[in-house]
Amino acid sequence: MKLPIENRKYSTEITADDDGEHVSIAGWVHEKRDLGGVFFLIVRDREGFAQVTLHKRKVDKELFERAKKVPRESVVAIEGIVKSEQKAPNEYEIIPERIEVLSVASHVLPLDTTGKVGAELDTRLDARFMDVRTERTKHIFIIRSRVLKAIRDFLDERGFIEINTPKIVSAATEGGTALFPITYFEREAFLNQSPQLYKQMLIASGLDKVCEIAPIFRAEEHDTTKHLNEATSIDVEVAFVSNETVMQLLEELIALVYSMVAAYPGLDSFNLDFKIPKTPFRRITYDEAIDVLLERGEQIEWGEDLSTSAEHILGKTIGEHYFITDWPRAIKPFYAQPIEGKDTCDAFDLMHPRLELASGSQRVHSYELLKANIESKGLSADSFEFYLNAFRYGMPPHAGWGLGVERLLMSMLGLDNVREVVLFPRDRRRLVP
Ligand code: AMO
Repeated sequence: MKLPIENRKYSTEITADDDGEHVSIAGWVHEKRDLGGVFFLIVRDREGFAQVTLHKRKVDKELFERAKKVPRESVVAIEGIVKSEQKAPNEYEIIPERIEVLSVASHVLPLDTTGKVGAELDTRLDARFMDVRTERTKHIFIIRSRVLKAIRDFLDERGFIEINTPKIVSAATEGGTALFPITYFEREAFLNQSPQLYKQMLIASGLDKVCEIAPIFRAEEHDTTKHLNEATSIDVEVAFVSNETVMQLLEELIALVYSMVAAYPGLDSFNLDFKIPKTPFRRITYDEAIDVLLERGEQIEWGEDLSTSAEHILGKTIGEHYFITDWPRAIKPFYAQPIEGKDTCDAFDLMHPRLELASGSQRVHSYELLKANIESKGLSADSFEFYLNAFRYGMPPHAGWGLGVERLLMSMLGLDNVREVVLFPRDRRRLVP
C-alpha cells in the first residue's frame, strides 16, 4: 500500500501560479520563525525550501501549538493551500490544513544545517548524513553523480564496454608497498590497488575498448589532503592506439565534465572562478619539468618522482591543466612501454595546477619484454602468470589511463580536502561511519 505522502510535491514544483491549489509537501524543519501573531516553518526537501505560514488567529489552536513545538530537523508532512507571497522562497507560502510529524528530531543537533554555524570537517564527517543536509555538501554529491553519469555517457558514445573486475586479488600492480592484505580462506589475498592487470587482460579478449568505474584500495600510510585509502578510479584501456590517442580522449573528457558542471545552478555555493579548460592541454616532458624545477630552485635529481612541492611549482608556472610525458622507467610500473635506446618510458601524468589527476601509458604488449620488466622490478614472474598468459596468445598494442574521481572533483570545485567529495571517506583514522 502506498503512503498518503507519495503524492507530495517538491518545494520547487510549486509556484506562485498555484495560488489557491491544495498541495502536500514533506521534508525537514529547516528553520522556525516566531513573530508572535505569525509563525513560519521553513521546510526543506532535496530541491529547496517552502514556507509554511500559520496565522495565530486564523488557524486551529492545536495545530499552531504543535507547529511551534516541533523540533528543528524533524520530518514533517504538510497539506495546505498555496498562497502567492513575494517574500517567501519561490514566491509562495503554504497555509497548512494538516501538519503531520513523521519523525521527531532530538533537540541537540550534531550540526547546524543552515550553514550559519560552521563545523570542522571531522565533525561533519562524523555526522555525514546531517552534513549532506547543508546546501554546499548536497551540491557536491549531486555534482559527483552527474559527473559520473556524464563520463559513462561519454565513454559509451565512443564505443567503450564497461567491465567489472575483481577487487579481491592475488598480486600488486602499482608497486608492492601500498596493499591491504586480507584473509581469503586459507590464503593471503589483497584488496585491489587498480584494475590494471585485468583491463589489460581484457584487451586480449577482443573487447577492444574497455572502461571501469570502481573503487581502488591503497594502504597509503600518510594522512594528506589528497590521499584516500579507498578511492574511485575511472579506468580505460584501448587496443590498437598510441599514447597520444588516449591522452586526447582524457583531455576531451575533462573539458566535457567542466562544461557540464559549469551549467549546474548549485555551483554558486562554491565561490569559484570556474573556467572550462581549453584543449589541447600543454604537454611537457619529464626532462622539461626537471629543468623548470631546477630553475625555480627546487632540490630534485633526474629520476626522482615529483614531490608535492614540485607539483605546486610546476602548477604555478604553467597555471592550467597539463601533461607530463616521457617519465624515467625506474619510477613507472612494469607495464609502461620503454622508449627505445633511452631510460624513459611512454607514460604520462595528467596534472591540475594543484595536483596529479591521472596516470597512463602505452603498454608493453610483448610477452618477453613484459616478463623481463616484471623481473627487473624485483617481482616474481610466477605470481603474474595469470596476467602474462594473456600476452602469449595474441595481444594487440594498447594504451590506457586511470583517473581519480575524487581528485577531479576536488580540483574542479576548489576544495581543500579530498575527503569533501567522498560520502564516507576511508583514511588512516577513519573506519566509521
Ligand atoms: P595511479 O597509481 O597513478 O595509476 O592512479 C591513478 C589515479 O588514481 C588516483 N589515486 C588516488 N586518489 C586518491 N587517493 C589515493 N590514495 C589515490 N591513488 C591513486 C589519482 C591517480 O592519478 N594503473 C594506473 C593507471 C593506468 O596506467 O591506467 C594507476 O593506478 O588521481
